Amino acid sequence: MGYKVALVGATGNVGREMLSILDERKFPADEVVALASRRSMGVEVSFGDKTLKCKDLETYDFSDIDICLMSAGGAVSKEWSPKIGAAGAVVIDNSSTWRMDPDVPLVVPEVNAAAVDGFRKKMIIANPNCSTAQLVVALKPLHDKATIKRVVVATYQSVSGAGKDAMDELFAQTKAVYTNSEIVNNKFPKRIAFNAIPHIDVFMEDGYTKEEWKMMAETKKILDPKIKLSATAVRIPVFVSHSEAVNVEFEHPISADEARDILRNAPGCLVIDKREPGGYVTPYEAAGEDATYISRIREDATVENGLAFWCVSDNLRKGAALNAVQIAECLINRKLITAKKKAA
Ligand code: 11C
Repeated sequence: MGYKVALVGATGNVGREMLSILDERKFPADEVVALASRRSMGVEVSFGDKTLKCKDLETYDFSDIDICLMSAGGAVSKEWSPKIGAAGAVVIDNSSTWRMDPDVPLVVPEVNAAAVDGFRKKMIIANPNCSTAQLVVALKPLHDKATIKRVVVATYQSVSGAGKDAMDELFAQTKAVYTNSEIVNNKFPKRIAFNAIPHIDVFMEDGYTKEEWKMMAETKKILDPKIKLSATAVRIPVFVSHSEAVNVEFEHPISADEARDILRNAPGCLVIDKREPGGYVTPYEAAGEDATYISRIREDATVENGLAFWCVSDNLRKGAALNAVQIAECLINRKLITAKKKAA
């Protein structure tokens, strides 16, 4: 007997990706229930060769759900995750609501799988921000080898991170440029087509944006509170995959060759690093893939024990849906949950 899985926010970018990933990875679910807000009730979503009709979150009885994948935004998660947890399901939440709660594990399985063990306090496990997930996958094996002191990272983030409306806005604006029509921006504060916007999420008092703050705070929680991190988050006109230019200062020496070998053998990482035109990975190639791709690995001689690299990953997959499903797999592999139906 397998697990009964609920998916809240099944019609969104990440929700749909979660369904694909559950199917691709043959997640041991006997039943997957798609849930959404009342206005999306009845909307059909694909799950393998099946079609699921979205049920109403408000009236759903969670008592026989084992795992709930939550991808419906912060407000819905704030209200519903505790209620679903109280009904005995483990909630794996993709919003930022619970990430910094000390009673909620924040997990990237390649980095801190054992942290899932602490899920029982709130019955919630948080999925990190997409730009953090790929970063810590790349940093962890290097940290184990040479101890990271400081990271400076600039992101090049795709519009899918801001939702389906943002993807539509990039498409419409690009078309408008070619047809010489009016360019309308609702989702982004400036035109995104053929542009780059150094602003993601709200501004904080110190001048950083919340996206940049999340990368700093989440990296500390997942990997090591001693790591100092400064980020500049930039939105670019790419539909899927976030890219990051990363500069790391280590406690101990590490050469580019050593780093390349370490990353080649690290879980979740794929190194494509030929020092020639095209010998690196771009967001277009990473879209639809699971790995965190690492390229352009080189020593940075401007600081002691410095290293620079480029890293790219599909923000909807490793940055969200895939990581959430991997967390669910971790719960099962670590024998932390049993299917309620089997237990009955
Ligand atoms: C973006 N990284 O690309 C954001 C989306 O905290 O989960 C994910 C926001 C979050 O706009």
